[in-house]
This record gives sequence, C-alpha cells and structure tokens, in this order.
Amino acid sequence: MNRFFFNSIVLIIAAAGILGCAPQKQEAQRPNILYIMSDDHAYQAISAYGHGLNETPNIDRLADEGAIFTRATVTNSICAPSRAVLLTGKHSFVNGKVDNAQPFNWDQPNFPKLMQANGYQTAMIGKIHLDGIPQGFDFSMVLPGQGHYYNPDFLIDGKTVRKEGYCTEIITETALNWLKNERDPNKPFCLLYHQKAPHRNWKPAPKYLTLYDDVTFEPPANFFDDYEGRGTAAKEQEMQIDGHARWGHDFKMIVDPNGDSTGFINDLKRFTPKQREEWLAAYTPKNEAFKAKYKSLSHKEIALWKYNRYIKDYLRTIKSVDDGVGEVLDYLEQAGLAENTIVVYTSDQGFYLGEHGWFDKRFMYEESFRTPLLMRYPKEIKPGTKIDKLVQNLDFAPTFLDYAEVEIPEEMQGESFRKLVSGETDQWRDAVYYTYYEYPSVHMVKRHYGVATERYKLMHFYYDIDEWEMYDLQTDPMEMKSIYDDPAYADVQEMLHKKLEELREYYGDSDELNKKYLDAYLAHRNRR
Ligand code: SGN
Ligand code: CA
Repeated sequence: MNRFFFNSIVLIIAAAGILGCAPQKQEAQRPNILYIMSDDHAYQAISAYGHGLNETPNIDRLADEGAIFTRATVTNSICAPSRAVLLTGKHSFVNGKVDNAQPFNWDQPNFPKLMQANGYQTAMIGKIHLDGIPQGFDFSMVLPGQGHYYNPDFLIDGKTVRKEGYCTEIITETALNWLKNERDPNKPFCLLYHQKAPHRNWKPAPKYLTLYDDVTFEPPANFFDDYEGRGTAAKEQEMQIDGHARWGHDFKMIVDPNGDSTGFINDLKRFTPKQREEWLAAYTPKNEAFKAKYKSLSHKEIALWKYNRYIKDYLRTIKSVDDGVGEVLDYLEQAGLAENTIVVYTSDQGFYLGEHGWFDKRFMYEESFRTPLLMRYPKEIKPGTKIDKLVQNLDFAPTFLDYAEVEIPEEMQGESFRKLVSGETDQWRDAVYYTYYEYPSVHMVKRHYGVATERYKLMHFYYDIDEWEMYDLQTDPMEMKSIYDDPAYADVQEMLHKKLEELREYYGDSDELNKKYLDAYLAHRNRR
C-alpha cells in the first residue's frame, strides 16, 4: 500500500469518528439511569433490611441482584431540601433550600441539566416538591407541592392536568409509557421516577384497603418512650402517634370515638363515587368495631390500636410502590435494558415507624437520618453486595455524572461512590455532616446540626435552646441515653467536636449562615 493511500484511509477513519460513528458507538455504551425515589419510606419497611415488618419482593430484587447500603444517610431529613441536595450535590446551606418553606433556585447547576447537555435524554415523573418549573428535563410531569393520593393533579410543562386514579399507579404508568413510547431509543436515558407514597396521610390503593386486616403488629421496643436521658428537643417534639396524630387525618375516622366530626369526610370529596364507596366499605366496619369497644380500653390499648392503624395504612401504600418497582424492572428485562441500566431505589429520608413513639422524620436520630438505598448495575456491581460505609444523598449527583462520563463540577460537595460499590476501593469518608432548620413549624423539631461516624454521633440543638447530645450506637443503637456529659466518653466527645469543626469548615457552614437562614425563615413566616 503506498503511503498516500494509507494516510488517506487513516484520515477517512478519523473523520468518520469525529463526524459521529465513534461517538455513537460510545453513546450506546453509556449506561441508562433509573432513579427511583419514594417519599418517607423507612428502611425498616423494606424486607431486604431484615426488620420483618412487611414484604417488598420487588425492591428486594435490587439487593439480591446488586447492592444494599446499610448506612446511607441524608444531610437534612426533610423533603424539599433533600431533593435539592440530590439534584445539586451540595449541602442545603450551599444550595439555599434549607427548609420546605423557602424558595429553590432552579438556575443553579444540577445533574440532570449536565446529563442533558451531554447527550442524555432526561425525564422527571412524580413528586419533586420544589417550586418553579423543573430545569434539566426533556419531559416532566410533577405533582404540585405534596400532591394527592386519589385523582391527583399534575403539572405537565407548567399546565395543570387532573388524572383519575391512584397516584402511585399513575406515576408508574407514566414512567413506563415514557420508557416504552416517548423516549429516543438512540440516546441513553436518565429517568427520575419519584413516588409520593408513603407520605402522610397514608391513603392505600383501592385494592389494598383491607390488606393486613387480619394481622396485629407489635410496636418497636421503645414505642412507649418517656424521653428521659435525652434533651429538650426529644421531649418537646410534636410527632407522637399517641398524642399528635389525629383521629381523622391520620386514623381515618369520620366521627371520632367521642362523637365529634373530624373533617376527614372532606378528604373523600376528591374521590369518585366508586372510590368513596370502596373506601367506606373497607374502613367503616373497622372504625365502628373500634369505637364500640373504645370506652372499655386502657390508654395503652388505645395507643396500640393507633400504632396498628398507622403502620397498616403506611405499609399498604408501600405495597403499591413495590408493585410499581416490579413492573418497571420487568419492563427493563423484557426490553433488553436491564444489563445497561443503573437502577437505584431510595427515599428522600427515613421515617419513624413507632420508634420513640413517633411518626415523621427531621431528627438526626438514626431512623430519620438514615435512608434506604439499593442499587443494581450488573456490569459493575456484584449480586449480594453490602456497603456499610457512610454514603449520603449528597453523593447521588456526582455518582450519576461519574457513570455518565460527565465531568463533575467543582462546586458539587458529594463524592462518587461508583468505585466503592463496584468493590474497586474501600476508601471512604469516616464522618458525615448533618443540618436541620425547619423550626418553629409542624412537628416542632428544633434546629440542630451534627456529625456522625460509623459508631458515634454528636448533635447540637440551637436557637431557643443550646444543648448537646451524644450517642454510642454500638452500646445504645436505639439512642435512648445521651452520653455527652459522661466522663468515660470525654475523649470521644473531644474527637467528635474536632471532626464537627473540620466538617463545618470543609463544607463551608457556620453560625453566621445559621443566623442568616433563621432570619430569612422568620421573615418568610411573618409574610405569610
Ligand atoms: C406535611 C405533613 C407533615 C410533614 C410535612 C413535611 N402534614 O405538612 O406531617 O412533616 O408535610 O413532609 S400533612 O397534614 O400534610 O399530612 S415532607 O415530606 O414534605 O417534608
Ligand atoms: Ca419526605
């Protein structure tokens, strides 16, 4: 072959690469991302975590065929801030969305925007809970605010559309339809499939209204907690199942045991006549049976009934979430997409299922600080992988960008856990930082921040109190007694204070920032 001819061939091959052949090949190899998130789904209510409460066979498939994270945590245990963190990869005090009340700035970089700019097709379907039009998505269909379980409204390209049916099922159908019919099969996709369930006030699907009717659940060992051994914040919260949950809104009584109307009837106005009829047929007999014996029950028996009504409705809504995960995983398999799709299941935070007598979240205590995290990617993650390291929701954005081969912006504060979950490294951070701001507000959980290591936790509650709490999770996994003032732990206390200061400095948090966000919060409340 003469030299000129050879060089020409090289040039032609190179040009073909630049003009599209080579990148297209590479494009086909970049993984799809299916990011499934539910709202307030406690790890205690996923059977793969082994708590024995319920069965979630479809979510469990991700752990069997991929990885389960036992100590994934959030940086701020509340809905909208958690979503802002996962999109931006930055702590609340940096992305600005510190509580549910203050506005979110969509103009800052987020991982879907970056993936979109780098050849991915992106979609957001379900609950986002961030005001404003979502940025970074080729398609978005989101619930305005909290959304409704029955016949929910959705915002599609800024327009409100009411859809008849059950929210969890509608979100699943829409996600499946997007995967099957709407997306461009020549591009890798990134789909955020985000359920509203199992958020309060737990309304099950018509087909699950009587699920668990024949079961009695035992509450956690610390359900009747008296909060001795902890500070003022634990004592003054307003999230007790027996105390703060309401007869109508939470326990689904139209008339309470004392004969007073609860207002719950208004919730049923949104239902179609058929939905209402099915609902009443399922709940009226249970409610009447309880009311008939109410006066003869002890306080403790009533508390246990409340716990059962709460946990059953909560788990019923999860059943539909798990069904949806199954449908979507089945579709990936049928369509030949399972191998090249990273599937993540997580929640915006954890939740109390009666631990300390509570529902809701917000505290840095384990049940709401932790969040479930399961992940499958057959190409890199070995089936049955278990990760105990301290990953956080802060890490999602950099992790997804890493898989998508998109440069991770300097301003993102999380770390990609790609190499951790593939087993390529076991090097990881040894402590995480936490902040919580929404106070005074519903459930009255005081402002706090803190640091957690694998074994210990230190928290500072501030604003209208100034109290420190410290826990040894090895000797006290239920966090029943603060050891902050225990002389035997003086060295640990010193170590944790040091770590806390290091992390605040590293991430850029300070008392001044706390003050700034407090002032903005109080001003926002006064305007309303
Ligand atoms: C609502 C709920 C609260 C819940 C917040 C925040 N009350 O106010 O129980 O803590 O949302 O939840 S309800 O009357 O609407 O049920 S979050 O997940 O959006 O942060
Ligand atoms: Ca939530």
